Amino acid sequence: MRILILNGPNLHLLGRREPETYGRASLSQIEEALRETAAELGVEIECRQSNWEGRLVDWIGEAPERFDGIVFNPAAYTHTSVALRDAIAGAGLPVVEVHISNVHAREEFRRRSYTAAVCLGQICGLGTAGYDWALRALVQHLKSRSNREATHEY
Ligand code: CA2
Repeated sequence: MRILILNGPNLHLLGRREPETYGRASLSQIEEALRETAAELGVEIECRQSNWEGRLVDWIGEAPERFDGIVFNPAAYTHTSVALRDAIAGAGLPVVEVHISNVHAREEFRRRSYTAAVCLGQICGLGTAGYDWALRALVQHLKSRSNREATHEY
């Protein structure tokens, strides 16, 4: 089982600024912790970050060729991007949306997510640990789905 870990704009700055909102861990530290969780769960992960909406759209579109699911923090594009929503819906892979901060407790514009409705689920407000929960939830979903398919239970 292969999972794509995708991070959107400015998340490469994690750990360098706004620690009160986003914590002190860098993106590399978060990715390292996810590699440990992946090893524990017996799955493979690949981690990517881009500030470019079109690149994220391309990666999501290509993902079904190589991945079984996506853990995705679309960052600011969450609140603006119909293109990312359409890419997720079109890919047909289960996606767990992650936000480090509690977007519902911040500015009004952060409460709307264009992407959440086409995702399997959303985790927000649990800090950078949210990525770990998201990976575990996604893997559990994929494993139980493949068990159901193997036993023809629907
Ligand atoms: O809470 C989250 O994970 C967000 O997706 C982070 C986005 C924000 O636009 C969303 O509303 C919620 C912002 C990512 C920017 O990350 C930075 C990290 C350090 C310093 C500056 C920006």
